[in-house]
Amino acid sequence: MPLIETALAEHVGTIVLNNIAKRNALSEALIEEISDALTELLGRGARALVLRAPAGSKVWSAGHDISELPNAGRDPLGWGDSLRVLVRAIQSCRVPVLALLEGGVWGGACEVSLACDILVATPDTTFAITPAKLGIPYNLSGLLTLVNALPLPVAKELLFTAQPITAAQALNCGVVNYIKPPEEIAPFVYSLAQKIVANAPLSISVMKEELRLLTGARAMSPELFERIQGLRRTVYDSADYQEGLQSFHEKRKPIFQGS
Ligand code: YXS
Repeated sequence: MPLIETALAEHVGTIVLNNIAKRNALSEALIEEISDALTELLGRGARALVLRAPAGSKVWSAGHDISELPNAGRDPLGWGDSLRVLVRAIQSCRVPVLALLEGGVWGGACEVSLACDILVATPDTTFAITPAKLGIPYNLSGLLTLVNALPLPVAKELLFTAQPITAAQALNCGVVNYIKPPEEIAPFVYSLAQKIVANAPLSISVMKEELRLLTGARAMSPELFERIQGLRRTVYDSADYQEGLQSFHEKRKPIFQGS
């Protein structure tokens, strides 16, 4: 049973996250299907892509598949992690990706939505990024995605509280381009996509890549890199990380000790 649905019409491709039983948790299998769909739709001439869940979804995506997060001693968000692969695929995709957001956008899925180029939400859409709820040290490129999209105080509120913010709050800080009622959001997103595909694809593709390179341009000394890796290792080696994963599987609140 495929975990996504795809479509292509008038140069606009659509990828629908459709693993409802697992609330579109971003499992390796789901992300592999998304990556394959990106390649296939681009190969068939897509000049814009819409990433969405089924109409009326209460959960757009529950974020990283927690059952696939590694145990202590391994970086939970290393370069090869499926969530990292998906974020990079969206950011380096040569055509604009429009996020059609309905329902709760959780954890790493929040970063996936922020990696998209244009975000359109319904009034009930919420955004939450939850490493602090699981005892996870979010990774550096993931934090860069957040601070490139969000004002720092809003990024810190999301990261430190692990609580959702509303679409209205997201619109207020400019991270969501539009809020549309559920019955209007799809036609609106596709009308936006048509405006994009009517323009020069090479110009758009190069400007998207220039913006990716500009917003990712940060100097970092080897010492700074190693210090950050050491800091993150103390977190994913901690008992709290184990407690975070355990509490999710046991469907209970975590009790963190700070070690
Ligand atoms: O018990 P069954 O087998 O029916 O499965 C349940 C859940 O276990 C499963 N599920 C997930 N499985 C793996 N990874 C997930 N992230 C995940 N979320 C849900 O889906 C089935 C239905 O879940 P249930 O009963 O809770 O659904 P609900 O409608 O009552 O609630 C929907 C949510 C999204 C509010 C709830 O499922 C939830 O809070 N999920 C976890 C959201 C979250 O904390 N995501 C962060 C994942 S870690 C991540 O993305 C990053 C690494 S980080 O943490 O750094 O942001």
